[in-house]
This record gives sequence, structure tokens and C-alpha cells, in this order.
Amino acid sequence: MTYYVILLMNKNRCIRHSFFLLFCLFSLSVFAEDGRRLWLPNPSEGKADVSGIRGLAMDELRANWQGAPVELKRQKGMPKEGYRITATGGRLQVSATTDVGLLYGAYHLLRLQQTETVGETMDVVEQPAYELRILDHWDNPDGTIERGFSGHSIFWEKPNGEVIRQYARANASIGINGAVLNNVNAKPQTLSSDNLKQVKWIADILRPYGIRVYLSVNFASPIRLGGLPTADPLDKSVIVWWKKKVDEIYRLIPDFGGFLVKANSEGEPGPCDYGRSHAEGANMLAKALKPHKGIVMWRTFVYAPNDPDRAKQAYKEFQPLDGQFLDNVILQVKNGPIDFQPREPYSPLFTSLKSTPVMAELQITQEYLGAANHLTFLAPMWQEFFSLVEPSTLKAVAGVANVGNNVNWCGHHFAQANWYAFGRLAWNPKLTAETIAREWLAQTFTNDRRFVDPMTELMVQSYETVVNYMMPLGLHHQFAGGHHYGPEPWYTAPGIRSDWTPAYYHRADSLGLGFERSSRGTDAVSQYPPSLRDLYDDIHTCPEKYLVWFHHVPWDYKMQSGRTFWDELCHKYDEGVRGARHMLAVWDGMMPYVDSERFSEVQRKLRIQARDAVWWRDACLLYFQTFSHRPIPQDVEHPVHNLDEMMRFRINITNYENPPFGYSR
Ligand code: GCW
Repeated sequence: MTYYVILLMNKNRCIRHSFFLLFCLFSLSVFAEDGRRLWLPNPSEGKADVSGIRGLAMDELRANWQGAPVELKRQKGMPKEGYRITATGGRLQVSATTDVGLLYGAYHLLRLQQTETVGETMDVVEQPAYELRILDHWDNPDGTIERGFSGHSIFWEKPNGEVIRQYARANASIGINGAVLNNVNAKPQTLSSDNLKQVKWIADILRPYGIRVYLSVNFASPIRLGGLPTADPLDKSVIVWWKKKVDEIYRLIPDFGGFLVKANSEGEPGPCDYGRSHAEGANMLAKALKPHKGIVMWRTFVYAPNDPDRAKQAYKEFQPLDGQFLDNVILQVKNGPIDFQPREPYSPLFTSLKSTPVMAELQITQEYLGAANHLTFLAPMWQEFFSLVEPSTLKAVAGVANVGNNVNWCGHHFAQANWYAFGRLAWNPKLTAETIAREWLAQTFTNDRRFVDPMTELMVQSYETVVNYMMPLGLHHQFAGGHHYGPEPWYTAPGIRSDWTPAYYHRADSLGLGFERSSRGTDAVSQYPPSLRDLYDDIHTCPEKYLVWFHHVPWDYKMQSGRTFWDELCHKYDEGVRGARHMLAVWDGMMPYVDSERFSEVQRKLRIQARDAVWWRDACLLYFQTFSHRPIPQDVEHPVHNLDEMMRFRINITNYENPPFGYSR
């Protein structure tokens, strides 16, 4: 507008202005690095809807491949979604049996180009470890995202088709092939006919990228949406209601994936409300979906008080149902027995459900790992999980997404790496955290080794650093009452259930710290296979990273380092603080290799992280010291706050961005 006004005012000046403006626009589009691009090469034109998946693969290569011409070849007999890339004598070929295999092959080739690893002769054969590689979005119909830290939903609040297409492209580039579009705390309206039209619209955008849609459903939908008097899974009218609803969905979306269900957990309705089992509930839905090849992903995240130890409850509820589920039901189990804590041993359900398909639920969004403020690369945590739970025992992998409508998608530039890592590990759980970090850094920033080498190390160490300053040595659930961001090991509230308070988990007293889950305590160890049970049961063989998860550890217990347990705890917290500061220092040295926009945004967040690390250390050590009555060792940095100051401190949880100390009481 302004521009045209100038035009009328003065022609010559205006020509100079217009050149200047054009130059600015050009430089902005070429040099602006706001994180929107993710790890991808520049966007293709996206004519997928007209040209199909194969056409899309060709578009991507045409737009972004800089080498010799590539032949895309249909080849019989290869694994579904797999591909082969060969280069010999100047001939480059991507072959696959399916179109989506060709698309994945094209993206892999572009990845090789971006990471400068294209060979003159190559023979790369790839196939995914899991058939289902799914993102779970905890997005609500009003556009808010439960435990989301990157703005609002891309699906439900004024959705923009082009944004959804870019999201699909990013997923396809790392092999993600499913998306659950709404929160597991599902509203009955999810299945209304109006809403299903929007789901169809989204499904049509995702389909060309090989992505199927799924929905979380509310088990009481027959009552709340259908007006029936009951949602009892054995009631005839309920069975008919679900069957009709499912048929309606498939008329709109013939390749609809199925349902994800959170039932009888944290106040959500479920079959147990009618005296029916989880299996009866899941099977009823599975029967409705079966004729359409749809599946039910039934969550095991329940903690009914069937045992005084929350860590044992899901197992006790689900293990006895092993073998009772229909074959299109998959039990979706969180990686740990409690709830996405910074570090948990694996959930023993994974090794005890022998006749039921099981899938892992990992959390990409950093609910308990610093939200979108802390740089926490999660691949090492997921690798730790896959090192104990044999990948082949799983049927599928799901990740709770960290995607929102922020310019950079995930709130923190480095949180994108967790989306990326999830996709890569769901494709191949044997990839190392280091490989993934390297790949991601090179594609997202630069191939310059002066950047990639130190930053790979930083990313790989970040997980341990965060665990150290938050909850080392097996501590868990020491979070504040109103949020899962900062520390409040002292938190309690009148009438609150005890397993929602940190004291339930830390059990600090004058003797020591930790939850006795050995055979001398709640015997949660007995839910593991014998070799691990024995390992965890004995305080002397239990890995120290899980020590207070399984044992109430005496303050003077001798650790492997030779220190007492109390001294070791102080050291771990201090290591965490030093680690967080080190990350900031390394990043500061990266200035020459990073555009100024992302450089200063990441720097700002690393400063918050380093301050938060001090907050965690001081709050936890000063509080636990009231039980240990032991001094903080000389050779660690001493708290710079008082406990009462820590206890009065409140953070603004709308953005978690208040400077941690002294400003907001
Ligand atoms: O981790 C807890 C979260 C809840 C979440 C729940 C779940 C969607 O704090 O926000 O609800 O787990 O996984 O169902």
C-alpha cells in the first residue's frame, strides 16, 4: 500500500525505493533463517494432489537434487515402504515396490546431498523397522495443545492447508506415516459429522505424503454425542452406534487408520465404568474397525489404586489381560512405568505381554524436560529404552508431538531435532544418537565441521546434563504443583492424592532418600524378567542411574565413586549446572557459523536453561539437606539462594519465561 503511494509522489525516488525494497525482500527470502524450513531443502511446489506420490518424489528431486539425473524405478518384491538407491558408472537409481518407497528414497537421497555424503558408487538398501510410525497430537478442538509449548494446533485452529502440507512433507522426509490428530483426552465432538468433514480435508492433504490419519476417541461418545443412555461395550445399541460411526468415517476417509483410546485414566470414561475389562472395551471398537482394516491403539497409561506403588499399577491391570485382545488391537505403553519422567527404567509391560501386540509411546514434547526452553536432545533417552526393550518385540512406535503453529514449529530450534530423531529412530531404532544429531545439524545449519563436531557432542550430552540438574540417580516427579517445569520437592496441597506429590516419590527422611521398590519394599522389581529383577533388587548391583527409583538409599551409602550418597547427589546436581553453562559457552563459540537470528534465539534460551539449572540444584539440594543434615561438599558450587526464597518463588506458566529468581512472587 505505502509503496504505491510513494509511486504517485515521486517517480525517480520511487524507482530507487523500489529497487531497495526488492533487494530487501530478496535478501530476506534468501537469508532469513527463522527455523521455518526445518531440516529440509527448499520446498518443492507440491503438486502432489495432481501428480500422486510418485509425482511428488519427482517434484522434490527436480526442485532440489543437484547431481546427475535420477531414475525412479518400480521394482517388484521389495519390502513395502522400503527402497534401494544405487549409483554406478554415473547412473543413479532409486527403486522401490511402492510409490511411497520411491518418495522415501527421494528424501533419503536429498538427505545424503544435504549432509554431503553422496558417493560415486552407492548401494543403499533401507526398510522401516516398524510398519506404523505415528505422531500423537494432544491438540484440542479449540486449538490449544495439552503440554504443547509451540503455539496452537495446526489442525484445529483456523487451519492452513499449506502449513499442513509442509508438516506432511517434513514427516515424509523422515518416514513418519501416521498422525493422530487430537488429544487423548478426547472430546465427544471429535466424531461429529461436521468435525469428520474437517478430518477428511486434513486426510486429503496428508495422503500424498504417505500419512494416514487416526483419531483419539472418547469412550462415552455414544452417550455424549449419540444420546444413548449407556456406553457399555457389551450393550447392543452401543455396538451398533460405533459400527455406524466407523462406517461413516470410512465413507469419507477410505484409508482411515483407526482409533487411539485413553480409557479409565485420569477421569476419562472407559469400559470399567460398566464393570467391563479393558479388553472388552478395546475389542468392541476393534470389531467395528476390522472390516475396514482399521486398528485400535489402546493406552495402558492407567493408575488405579490396585497397589500402593503407582509404578506397579498399569502392569497389574493389563498383564492379566494378555492374550484377550483381538488382533487389530495394539496396547500403547509409555516407555516408563510412571509418566515420561526425565529418566525411568522401562515399563515392565513390554517384557511381560507375550500374546498381545504392543507399541511404545515416547514423548517428543518436553513436558518434563524443560518445555521449549531447555535444549534436551532426546535420542539418547530413546536409545537407552531400545537398548533394554528389544525393538523386535514392538509392533509400532508413537511419539507425542511437539509441533505447533510457531514460526519455527517446535518453540526451540533444537526441539526440531527431537521430532527429527523420533522419525529416524521409528524407522531404524539402531541408529545412534550421534548419527542422528550429526545428520540433523548438517541439514539444519551447516556442514562445517567446526560447527557440527562440537554441536554433536553438545546435543548428545545434553540429556544427561538435564537429568543431572533436574533428577539425578533415579529421582522422579519432583515437579512443581501447577506445572511440570520447575522444582518443588516440598509441594503438597490439601486433599491432593498422595501420588501427585513429590514426597510420595522421594520419601526423604533422616535415614536416606528414595522409593524402596525392591523385594524388601513394594517388590516392583518382580515385574521384570529374573535377570533384571535380581540386578535391580540388590542395591549393590542396581545401576546408579536408577538407584533411588528402586531403593531408599542411606545418606552415607558408599557410591562407586567412593563418595557418600549425599555427596554424590550434590555432585550430580553440580555437574548438571556446569553442563548447562558449558552448553551456553559452546554455543557462544558458534556465532561465526550460524545466522544471527537463530544464533541469538538459541542463546537466549540457553541462558534461561543455565539459570533454571541453578534453580533446580538449589531448590532440591537445600530441601533434601533438611533431611540429610549433611554439609554440601567443599568441591561443589554452593547454593546461591535460600530455601525459603526458593519456596516462595512462582513462575509465570503461560510462557515459562520469567527470569527464575526474585522477580515474581
Ligand atoms: O503426562 C500426563 C500429562 C497429561 C496427559 C497424560 C496422558 C494427555 O500430564 O497432560 O494427558 O499424561 O498421557 O494421558
